[in-house]
Amino acid sequence: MSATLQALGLDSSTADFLQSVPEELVPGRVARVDKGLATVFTTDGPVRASWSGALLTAIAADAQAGPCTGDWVVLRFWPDDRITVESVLPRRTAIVRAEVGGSSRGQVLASNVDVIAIVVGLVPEPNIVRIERFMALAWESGARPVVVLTKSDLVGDADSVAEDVALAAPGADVLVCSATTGPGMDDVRALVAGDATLALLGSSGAGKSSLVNALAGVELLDVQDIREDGKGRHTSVRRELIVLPSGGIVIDTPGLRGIGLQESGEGLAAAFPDITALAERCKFKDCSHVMEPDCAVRAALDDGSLPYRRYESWVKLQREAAYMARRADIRLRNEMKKEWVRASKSYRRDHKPRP
Ligand SMILES: Nc1nc2c(ncn2[C@@H]2O[C@H](COP(=O)(O)OP(=O)(O)OP(=O)(O)O)[C@@H](O)[C@H]2O)c(=O)[nH]1
Ligand SMILES: [Mg+2]
Ligand SMILES: [Zn+2]
Repeated sequence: MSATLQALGLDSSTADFLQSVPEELVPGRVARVDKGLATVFTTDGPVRASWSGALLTAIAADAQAGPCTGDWVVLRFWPDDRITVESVLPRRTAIVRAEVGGSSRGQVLASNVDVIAIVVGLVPEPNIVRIERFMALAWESGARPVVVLTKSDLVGDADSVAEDVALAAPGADVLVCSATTGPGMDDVRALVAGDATLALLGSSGAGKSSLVNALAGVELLDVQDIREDGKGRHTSVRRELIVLPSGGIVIDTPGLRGIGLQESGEGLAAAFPDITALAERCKFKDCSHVMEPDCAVRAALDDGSLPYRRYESWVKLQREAAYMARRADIRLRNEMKKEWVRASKSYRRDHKPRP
């Protein structure tokens, strides 16, 4: 596959940045990362590249500095035929998942994404709480979230489900489609108009890879075997960027089990604009919306304008974000301690008492 950088989704800020890159370096976009190598699409087709020394040093300090699917990078072609990623260009947007149980540093799932589609199958019945959680992750990325309800060929009342889902995803369009029979696919295709980059996120078996195949018009990706029923098995195993023959870029991802939220809580506020607005009207600035007087959130629960289910889901995600923030604090303290130990060791080395 060879294409212009525009067809790979080049935006104006990245294009500006590339102006200042030395001529011997070659720009490209990371399609996937596996076995310690990146597959990078360039205007001369795909190449496999390893990491430069400088990049390895950057990764040692911050795992997020490593190339991920969607990144713009510059490559160096060595006389001995090696190809290395010299650097990763600044990310315009990034989908970052807090690592469940791991370090408090997030894992970058995909970058430079314009639109995030939360893909949800209409069968089994959509889990609203899970959609709210995905929305918080999506809003945090800086990309525009939409919900794509797929497998509409399997249900009769897709539109009424779409209305319920829309209530759980304020500010996001909700599309209904079927990858198998085709209705609604034009609306999905419109998301990549103008060589935009669309990332598909969702549970395993939701139908993400099937959507990519339907958009591409060919069976590019493996999809789950129908007999396997989607129980605990992931068909797609890596994140992969695909340039559609008809234009536009789509990033397929493996089904997410844990959707850890980042500590900032910004995505959460954007996913729950209704509750965020109510909370601003509470009497106390640090209102916990549990027992304080003149609490606008409790009042909305009492008069029924705020569904209790939505409130509960918000409280739970809120606690989680607070927990992540504490973990990030601890990480920062530990890093400072390490730095201090290193500094004092070198001080002792340089100031050894003379024998
Ligand atoms: N009836 C119907 N079945 C669909 C549709 N889209 C996907 N499926 C089926 O749903 C199953 C899962 O689809 P996949 O595309 O593999 O799902 P996925 O989200 O990529 O799953 P992971 O790769 O595991 O994350 C497959 O058996 C598909 O054939 C649809 O629009 N209608
Ligand atoms: Mg898949
Ligand atoms: Zn309150």
